[in-house]
Order: sequence, then structure tokens, then C-alpha cells
Amino acid sequence: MFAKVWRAMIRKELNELRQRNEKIERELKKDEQILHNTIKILLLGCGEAGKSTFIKQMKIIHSSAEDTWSKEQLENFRDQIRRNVICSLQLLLRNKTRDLPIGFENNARKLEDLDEDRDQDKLHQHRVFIKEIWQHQALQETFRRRKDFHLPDSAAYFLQNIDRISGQDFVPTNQDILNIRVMTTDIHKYEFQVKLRGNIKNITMVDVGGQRSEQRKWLHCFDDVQLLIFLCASNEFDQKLLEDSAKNRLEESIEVFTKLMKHPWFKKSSIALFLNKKDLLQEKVKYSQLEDFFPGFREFKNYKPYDYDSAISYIQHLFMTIEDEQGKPLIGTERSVYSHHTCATDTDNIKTVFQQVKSSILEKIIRIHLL
Ligand SMILES: Nc1nc2c(ncn2[C@@H]2O[C@H](COP(=O)(O)OP(=O)(O)OP(=O)(O)O)[C@@H](O)[C@H]2O)c(=O)[nH]1
Ligand SMILES: [Mg+2]
Repeated sequence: MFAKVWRAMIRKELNELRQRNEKIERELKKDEQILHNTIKILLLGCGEAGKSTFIKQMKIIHSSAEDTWSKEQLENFRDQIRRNVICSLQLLLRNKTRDLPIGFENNARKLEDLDEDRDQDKLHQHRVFIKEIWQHQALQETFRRRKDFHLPDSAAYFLQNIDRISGQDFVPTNQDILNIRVMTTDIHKYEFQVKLRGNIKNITMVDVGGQRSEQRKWLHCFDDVQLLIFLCASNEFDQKLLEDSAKNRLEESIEVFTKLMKHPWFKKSSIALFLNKKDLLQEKVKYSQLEDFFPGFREFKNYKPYDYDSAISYIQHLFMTIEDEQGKPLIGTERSVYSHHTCATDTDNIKTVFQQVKSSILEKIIRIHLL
């Protein structure tokens, strides 16, 4: 009798064990399937290169208009934009070298005293003066010297739209959202799906902060990266780092890219280089000469002063000819790098570029790793 009960108990336990095993097997298979259907793309580059803006474009492109941003996100964006406006105005006022006309000083002081968080509502009452002062020669002159005091790239865009932005019912448009400047401090993931070779694939795109203090966190995201997209702000050839006023931004970007290309983690990853902010480079070459900061440009075979095409192809050449300590090229026969000239705030441009990335790099990744 006892043996019979004992056998029944064992049978029951074995049954439960088998069921548990089957469940684990099924879950493992599912995880494996998800893993095999997922491409991990890591965005790297120095501060203000445009990484977070690129991620925003992915959201705009891969979701329906009404689902892109929640009400809460839109409210957050509105506050960030107003913070950007106050910060830009104050930077311009603090760095002006010419006196403002009599009658302007009093109002200018009120703007200088605004608190980025508490006084956002006051922008509406000051909007007429803000328009006047922004158009005044003293601030326009200061704006032209903006590279000397790290004015955010979007300052002009927001100041030109002050009427709309300060309005009570202001809801940011996608273009407003793409122009926001907020430094990234954490690791952010954005997941979306694309159709590749007729199949739906999951993409996990990872965005990190690019300033030097943030670069220490990069190692945590190096695992299993199938595509590394390195962004460089191509217009920054005459600017210094925010975190080190002695260091040229383009030089820093090339050095960081070189370090990554030497890193064993990326030996098997595909690499794309986005020379971003091409719109700002186009503007800048008209008044600032690349050869003043990178004298080697004069010897470049396609050298042409004040010329956008010539400047961007030299910047690309600087990235493509990086070497290791022994003078061996890091890019060439063993490793190719896909490069694109981008404007991360232009949705049509990013749509085209991402389509090219899909049909070249991602299709190749699927063929090699995920079949
Ligand atoms: N005009 C123009 N502005 C751009 C472009 N790409 C980015 N920006 C702006 O440049 C600023 C910085 O862009 P972010 O996307 O925040 O840069 P990031 O690489 O994420 O910077 P960190 O988070 O500090 O590493 C934002 O105000 C963007 O709107 C571009 O191609 N053209
Ligand atoms: Mg960012």
C-alpha cells in the first residue's frame, strides 16, 4: 500500500518536473527567437553630435502621427523648449560686447533674471521685447560669435518662433521637438520594427550621452552590437569642447572614433559614420575656413576654399584614414565603414538615409547573423 502511494507521488512529481521543463524550454526558444529577430544598433559620438535627435526621428518615422508622443511627453517637450529659449537668451545677453540702446537695459535685466523653470510663463509677457532685442544688431553680432560661448545650435530656431512658443496653448510640433537640446545622461533604448527581406525584425536602438563624463558608461552597452552608428557634428571643426576649452571638437570626435575602431568589441560589428549637421556646415564654410583649423586641408586633392563639398569630403577623409599605433589603416580591406552626410533635424533626409542603411547594412546583417 505504502509503495503504491510512494510510486504515485514520484509519478506526480516527475510529471510536474516534465511540465516545468517544457515550459522553460518553450520560454528559452521564445527568447532565442526574439534574440535572433533583434538587431541591436548602438549610437555613439561626442556631446551634441545629434544622437538623441536621430532617435527622435526613428520614433517619428516608425510610429503613427497620433501615437508618436504622449500628452505627458509633449508637456515635457514644451517645458524643455522654453528652458532652451531662456538659456539661449541669457547666454546672448551675457556675452554681448556692444551696449544695448537706452531703454533696452531695464527689460534686458528682467530677461537675465528669469528662472528657467519657474518663470516660463513670463516669456509671453516679454515676447515683444524678445523679438525686438533678438533682431537688434548687438545680439545679432553676438550670435555670429556664438562658437566662443557654446550657444545651443537651435537658439535661432526657437527665438524666431517666440510668439508661438510663449503662447498659452503651445503644443510642440515634431520640428520643434527635433530642435530641443537636452544633454543625455543615461542609457536609453528605443525598440521598433522594420520589414527586412519580407520579414519583420525587431530593432533595439541604444542612445547614450556623448560628453566625456558620459563616455565612461559606454562600455555597458558594447555587448552584442550588430551595427554601430558613429555620429559626428561636421560643423564643429572650429569649435572647442564644452568639457575642455582647449580641445577642438572635430579632433576629439576623430580620436574617440579611432579608439572605438581599435576596440575588440566592435571587430564583428558593422560600422556606419554619419557626418551630421550638414546644413550647419553648409552655412559655416561661407565664413569660417576649415584650413585655419586643419591645415592639411590645403594639400587635399579636392581642396577648394569656402566650398561645402570639398570640406565634407576632407572631413570624411580624416575619419577614413585613421591608423593604429603601428601606422596600419584601421579602415580598408578588413573593415569597411558606410558613411552618410546627414541632417538629423530633417525628417526626409533621415528617412532616406535610414532606408539606405536598411537596404545595405541591415540586409547584410540578416544574411550573415540571423538567418
Ligand atoms: N541644424 C541642425 N541641428 C541639429 C542636427 N542634429 C542635431 N541638431 C541639434 O543639435 C543639438 C544637439 O543634438 P542632440 O541630439 O541632443 O545631441 P546628442 O548627440 O544626443 O548629445 P549628448 O546627449 O550630449 O551626447 C539639438 O539641439 C539638436 O536639435 C542637424 O543635423 N542640424
Ligand atoms: Mg543625447
